[in-house]
Amino acid sequence: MILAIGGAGCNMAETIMREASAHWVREATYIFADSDHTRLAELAKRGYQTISLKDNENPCEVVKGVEKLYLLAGMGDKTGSEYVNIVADSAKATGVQDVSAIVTTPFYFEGEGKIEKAKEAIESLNGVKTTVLRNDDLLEKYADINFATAFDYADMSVLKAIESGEV
Ligand SMILES: Nc1nc2c(ncn2[C@@H]2O[C@H](COP(=O)(O)OP(=O)(O)OP(=O)(O)O)[C@@H](O)[C@H]2O)c(=O)[nH]1
Ligand SMILES: [Mg+2]
Repeated sequence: MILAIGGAGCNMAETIMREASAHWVREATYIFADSDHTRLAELAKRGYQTISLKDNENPCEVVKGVEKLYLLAGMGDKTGSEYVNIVADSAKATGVQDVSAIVTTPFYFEGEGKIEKAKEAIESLNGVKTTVLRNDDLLEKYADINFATAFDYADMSVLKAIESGEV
């Protein structure tokens, strides 16, 4: 199961289900969690299963019995940064053995504030199996990256990590 948290997590999940080449990734169960009700309503309209983190809707119910859970979130703002470890802990408490968080750090051009917030959020994730993907690494890797395409590349880096089987 792939559980997306916050704006970035949900965008990553949509890209991943569309672009995945591995069958198991395309066919996985996707859950979209956010504290933004407008966003959740849009996602629900598209047929996705959603969880309102703001209303304390409990992710435990949907993760019950899941063998492997991937949590996706972008660090640096509120929802993803604050909820990823809460959701991880509650999934583990529900009995999910294998919980893996895949998180990104902000691009340098997003500013010091977000970078600092991301750092703190990642530190708070100790105890959760976490893969940190540094968005800035993408700038060194891909010459054609620009403001408009940067997050597409970031989404794809998360997909690559999942399909690699190493996370
Ligand atoms: N891969 C990817 N990363 C994104 C995207 N949008 C934003 N990000 C990154 O994720 C970080 C967090 O942004 P969001 O996920 O939008 O924030 P949020 O967790 O929803 O937090 P709030 O909206 O403040 O509650 C940003 O600083 C960006 O680095 C996206 O579409 N794809
Ligand atoms: Mg948001």
